[in-house]
Amino acid sequence: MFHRALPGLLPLLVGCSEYSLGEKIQHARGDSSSDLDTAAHDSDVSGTTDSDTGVAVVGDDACYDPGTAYDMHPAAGLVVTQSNLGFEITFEGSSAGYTSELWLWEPERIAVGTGHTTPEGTSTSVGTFAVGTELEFAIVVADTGYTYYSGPSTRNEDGFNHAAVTYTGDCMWVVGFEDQYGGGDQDFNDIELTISGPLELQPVE
Ligand SMILES: [Ca+2]
Repeated sequence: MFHRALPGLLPLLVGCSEYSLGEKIQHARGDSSSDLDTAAHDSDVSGTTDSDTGVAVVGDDACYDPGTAYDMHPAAGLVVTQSNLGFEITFEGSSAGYTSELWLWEPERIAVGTGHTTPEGTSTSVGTFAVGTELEFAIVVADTGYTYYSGPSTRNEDGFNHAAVTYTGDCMWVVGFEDQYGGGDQDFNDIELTISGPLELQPVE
């Protein structure tokens, strides 16, 4: 599969070696997807045909398998699927009354942004991690002193889910948090980030 599609991918790969996070979601379907491996991305482009067979390839995605996906599942987490590629995390701002710090919490603690302070669109590059590593996020709410974690509700002191992960296509996800004790209104947009890279939503504990 890969070797047949490779000639078609080469023009995409040239000059596209870096993510442009500012362009994020709108443009992810074009350039940045070529950073991630597999010919699946070739098929992400509408109207792409296999260079040998001429057969249109549809419905393939390197980071999303409808058969095993756990979108919005309370026990789902973002898990690394390739050890040779890093990640881009972009702070998407806060609409909340509270002020929170947003962090990549595990396996490495990296500040993503602070609500009402960090400019929206501020990007952070994150290094590579071993396959199977969960990227766990957290918010530290300045107003209340609570810290809430992505993943299962059992991680949180109030027993509620505080983060939702939504796949937007082409190996990019939105991670949004609730910042109130007791889970708030559960729309998960009090403070948000996007992350792109070789990840997959999988069950985590
Ligand atoms: Ca909310």
